Amino acid sequence: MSFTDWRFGLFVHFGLYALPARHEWVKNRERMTDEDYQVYFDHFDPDLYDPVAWARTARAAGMRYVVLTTKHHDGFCLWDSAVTDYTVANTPYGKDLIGPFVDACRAEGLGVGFYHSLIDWHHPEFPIDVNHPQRDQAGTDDRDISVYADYLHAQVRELLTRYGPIDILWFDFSYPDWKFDDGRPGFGKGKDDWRSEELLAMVRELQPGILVNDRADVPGDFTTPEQYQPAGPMTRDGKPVVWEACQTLNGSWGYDRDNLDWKSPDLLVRMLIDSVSKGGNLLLNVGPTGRGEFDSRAVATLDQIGRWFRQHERSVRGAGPSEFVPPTDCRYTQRGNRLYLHLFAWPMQHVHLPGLAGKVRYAQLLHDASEILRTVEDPNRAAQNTTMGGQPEGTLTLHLPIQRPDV
Ligand code: JFZ
Repeated sequence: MSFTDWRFGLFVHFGLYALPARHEWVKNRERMTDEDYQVYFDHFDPDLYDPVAWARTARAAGMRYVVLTTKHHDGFCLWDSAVTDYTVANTPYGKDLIGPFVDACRAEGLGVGFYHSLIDWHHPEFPIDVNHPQRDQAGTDDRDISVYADYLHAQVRELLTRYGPIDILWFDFSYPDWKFDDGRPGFGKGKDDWRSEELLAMVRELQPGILVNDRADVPGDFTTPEQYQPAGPMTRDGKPVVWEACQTLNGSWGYDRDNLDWKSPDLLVRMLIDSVSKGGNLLLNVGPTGRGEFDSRAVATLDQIGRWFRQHERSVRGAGPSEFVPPTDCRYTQRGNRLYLHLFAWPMQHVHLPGLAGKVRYAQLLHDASEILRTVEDPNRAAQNTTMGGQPEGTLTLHLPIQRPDV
């Protein structure tokens, strides 16, 4: 099964920012210095970290792959890197988090992905820019990006040689043209700074089967709309491209204790269906707590999604877009000759499907396999038909119960 068949994955943002528990950009938002931020390093001890539990939770929710932050913008490394001391191995926790994660995913039959930040707010040779916590000093340092790029390449090499085959590499992110709000130059960074072509060549050599996203400012294997659902199938130069929407549970990627902006399981299921109906994947994020586990609100949401998934999996996994155009508030997904109609709003008894008359041999509700009765209006008699009000030729009408059955 390949990436586009998986359709649904788990994103995990885990790092020092789980401790302040107020968004993964906290160091930047609050303009913290390395010294300010050090307290989280000194207290990082996720004693309840259990990647087997993470993997089982993902699997039960219907996900088929997991992408974990090996390093986020704060520069903190979740593995024992040889090229820096700023790693989990030197915190109270004292050991590698990535190896056990990879093993747990493999054991559950899940694809493994590494998110890796190109941005680094800790490395001493990362030139201060518009996206940096100390951005007031942008352009005033004499830092050498090539020293940082060497470091970046060395770390990616470690990640891709220590843990066996890796399915996905998720770089984040490039901003070559960004300026300050008042128009001053932002000292943004792109492919020449990361030496992206050389980096990608190394990645391909080390992991020929890996899929890489396109946030290193060079073309990749898939594109990653963030916190929005594209209006239709995504294309480049008129050709369809592989894509994966990434969405949060509550607007924050890192654990954000006081955030109350939780999306409902129903909305998240609709986002998943929407992605699949447009040929994309959904990567849904959890930010584990500082103790290393998913908080109860995230678990409850994933559990609800899993309940839906158990009965509706075949409309998503291995499915994709349909050539047919759905009516308002509906999506179609298709898998071989099976067409799935997803109703985002329960209709008033009837749902009219243009173009489907004569094309449907049998119809049923997916969750309980109960038959759906269907009719086709005779267009010559449509004017007399007081039930349907006249539908365009070729319209198939489904007859549904007044009340939505419990699913
Ligand atoms: C990035 C990160 O900054 C964020 O913390 C999280 O990891 C997310 C998945 O990725 O967020 C971005 C990246 C790029 C843009 C916006 C947010 N962008 O190009 O507009």
